[in-house]
Amino acid sequence: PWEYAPAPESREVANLKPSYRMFVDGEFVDGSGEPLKSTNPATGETLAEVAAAGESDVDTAVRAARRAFENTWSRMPGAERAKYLFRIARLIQERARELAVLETLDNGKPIRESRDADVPTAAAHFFHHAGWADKLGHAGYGPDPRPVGVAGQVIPWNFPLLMLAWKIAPALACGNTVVLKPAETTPLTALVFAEICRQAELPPGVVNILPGAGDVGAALVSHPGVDKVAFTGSTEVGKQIQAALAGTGKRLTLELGGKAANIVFDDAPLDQAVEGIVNGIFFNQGHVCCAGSRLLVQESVAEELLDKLRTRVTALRVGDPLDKNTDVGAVNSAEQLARITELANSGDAEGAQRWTSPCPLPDRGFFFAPTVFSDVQQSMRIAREEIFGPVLSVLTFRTPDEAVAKANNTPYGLSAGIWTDKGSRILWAAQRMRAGVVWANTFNRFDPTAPFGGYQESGFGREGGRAGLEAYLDV
Ligand code: TXE
Repeated sequence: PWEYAPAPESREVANLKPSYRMFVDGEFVDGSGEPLKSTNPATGETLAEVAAAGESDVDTAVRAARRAFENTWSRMPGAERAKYLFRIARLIQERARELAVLETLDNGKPIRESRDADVPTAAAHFFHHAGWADKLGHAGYGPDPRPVGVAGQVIPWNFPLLMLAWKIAPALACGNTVVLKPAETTPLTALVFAEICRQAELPPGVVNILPGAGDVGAALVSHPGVDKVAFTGSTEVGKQIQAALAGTGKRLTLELGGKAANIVFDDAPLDQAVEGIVNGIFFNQGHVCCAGSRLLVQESVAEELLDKLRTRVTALRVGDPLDKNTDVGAVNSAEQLARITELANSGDAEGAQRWTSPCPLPDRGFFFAPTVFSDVQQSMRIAREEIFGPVLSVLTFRTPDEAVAKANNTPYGLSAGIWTDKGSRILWAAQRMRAGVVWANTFNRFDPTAPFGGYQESGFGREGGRAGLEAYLDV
């Protein structure tokens, strides 16, 4: 099934530069931190050197954001702010191909995904929030809600541009200014976004981008000039940030890990469910906080479903992320590959049955073949811990009550999926599921109008839709 004619996207489109600088107060500047090296995880080659922030740069950026907040952005009528957001949205569309190729080089995700999901959804997020900027008085938070101030935002490497859009668009629409730290392994599209801010003639200081590692993130969220912190990343770091911010009065939203259940009832259209299961766990190599990483299948159809699933997964093409035919790209880093490998090995040790797709893997770069574990028990690590890779754990159930109980048997609560022909069962199960998003007969469907966020250790706060504005407004 893997014999096909490769259709590589041209990497020249990415306009890759040998070095990138930070973006502070409307200017590209050097950083006082140790520069980062951005690598292509599909090949191991260095893509570019990237300036990194030191503590003094965090202070400079926060002060710039404060000035922009006080002097221009928060005083600007919403209708004016909207124009900038519309311009940014259109510029993302105009530079879509460049952004998609750059994202794929930096992150390792298949070009089909960066082209059809990440970049258009990022633009959609700016369009959506541009529409809110002059209507905040009608958002249900009172006639004249106010922006919170300077937002310190830290994002992960799995959807670099899209997570930036989720963070920056609502903040700006509501009149806040931003200092954002991209993840250390994927800073490039954030710095092209900074160019877009310049093209859109966004006033200096409204958006500041500070590449760096976790220490820069820690300095940013703790800076006394930051009023609101928004973090997407690991539950472990989320807990550290929550502890560090206790008592400071800063506003905080956290979007953390997940271990979503994807539940297939015996009356589900199984072929459709297979597509949703594959999308749920192999999209973006499984580097997805809401990935459907636990398949819960009703016992009577388990064997049939697993047969269909293995056949389908065998057809997935793993390899060069720039190839337009690739389904599963590179794991983002050596560290992440090691984490996935270690957790998958624990599945073997604890007695689960491993099945690995026989697809050939490239002989360089960080790749992990699509993997399905069956005979999984709830006590096993692969059923409890976030693997954040292309590894599916399959559990079975007999009754709907058991399905819901198993789905909820997790400290997380970000998303869930339900596959059934019965509308009443969808409503019944969705009401009982402790998850911020419940998809029915679909999975990983994102829309800027729909709030996204977690329960329990998946964090709190919502991003997207009217609910997402709440984090950035004082009422
Ligand atoms: O996350 P980190 P890592 C999960 C996933 C993955 C694991 C580890 O399970 O295997 O986390 O990934 C910044 N103060 N998720 O190590 O460290 C860091 O620089 C402030 C799920 O990459 O949380 C980066 O910008 N910031 C998740 C961002 O936090 C700090 C997405 C995320 O990195 C910091 C990513 C600190 N003390 C990983 N330490 C999701 N919810 O989608 C690090 N950072």
